[in-house]
Amino acid sequence: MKTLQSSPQKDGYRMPGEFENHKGVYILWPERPDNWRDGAKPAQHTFVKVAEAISQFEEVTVGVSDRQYTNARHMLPDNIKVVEISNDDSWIRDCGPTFVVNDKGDIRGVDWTFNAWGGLVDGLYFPWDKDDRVAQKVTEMENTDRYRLDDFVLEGGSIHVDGEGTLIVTEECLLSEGRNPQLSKDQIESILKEYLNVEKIIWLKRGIYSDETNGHVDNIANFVEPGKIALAWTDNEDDPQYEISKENYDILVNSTDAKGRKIEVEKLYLPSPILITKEESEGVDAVDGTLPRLEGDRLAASYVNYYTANGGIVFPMFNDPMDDKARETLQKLYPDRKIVGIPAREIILGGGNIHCITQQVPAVY
Ligand code: KQY
Repeated sequence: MKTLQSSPQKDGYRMPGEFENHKGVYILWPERPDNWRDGAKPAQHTFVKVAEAISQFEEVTVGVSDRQYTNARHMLPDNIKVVEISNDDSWIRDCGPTFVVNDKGDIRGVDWTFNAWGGLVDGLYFPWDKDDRVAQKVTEMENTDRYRLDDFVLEGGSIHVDGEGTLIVTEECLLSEGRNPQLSKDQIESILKEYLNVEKIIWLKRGIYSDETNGHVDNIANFVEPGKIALAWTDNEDDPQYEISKENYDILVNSTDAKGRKIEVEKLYLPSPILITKEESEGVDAVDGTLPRLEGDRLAASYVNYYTANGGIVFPMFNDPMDDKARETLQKLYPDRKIVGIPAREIILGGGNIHCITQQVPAVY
């Protein structure tokens, strides 16, 4: 498959909203014991549940290292495809391709540079070269040409689009020291407009409190549909999250999108703060260069980190009373989709959630 020298904007391709139809979704199998406790076994069981839940809505492909291939094939049901994709960890939202489509039914991938959320400045592990090749491998499997940006670091979890010209991002992430410090905010805007083919970028300030990705947007806000955004929220003014959510709320309700619409914001209430237990901390191998998991650290748990599938929403649950409220809010936001909750503490213990471990392939007609 070809590596293209032009750009989606020049070629008439756009990134669709996640709520548009998918051909399927990719997931990568968890295994590294310095991120996933107890040799990743509890996380693997949870990933199986996520894959099974999504597979009732669309085709699921799980990429796995050769070392874990037989185990993953054994643990996953037969309707889920299992293929070998070497990786450094299982965050395909971030290292996978961002697919773009045109109105003739063609699809291509955008392959950003991946540096483990901040490279040698504040990245979460080293090395990350296998992750950085995942996007190309997925585009090969999907038979799509790709645009490769060798000099621009970006993760898929740091962008959400409405498919109609609007992009949301956070300054905390996109302007962080470990990504593209050589570029100004204006230069970053130009690259995003060119490679996602959007006209309007809404810059939120910060993401979820204590999010190790430098505040990925996909943990704090998501497009339900054009003109409507779900925002992670707490009413507790003593929680540091309150000020962060309020600041973003004010930005959103005072913004218009690329089509000139005012944005409707729906508050998606957060669970109570979730802290790492002693047992959980002790289950993770200590390795130099990997972010440690310390007892008492607050996890960046948020219901906004849900996956929008064809006809369904797969959202994380935390064994918290707010799980029910989240389900109710999501059902109200998506009246035509089936809402499926998955107990996801084992995923948030690894630093992200259901949205972060998925990467959709849009359907083209
Ligand atoms: O939230 C994500 N998109 C990824 C989290 C990465 C955590 C690595 N330990």
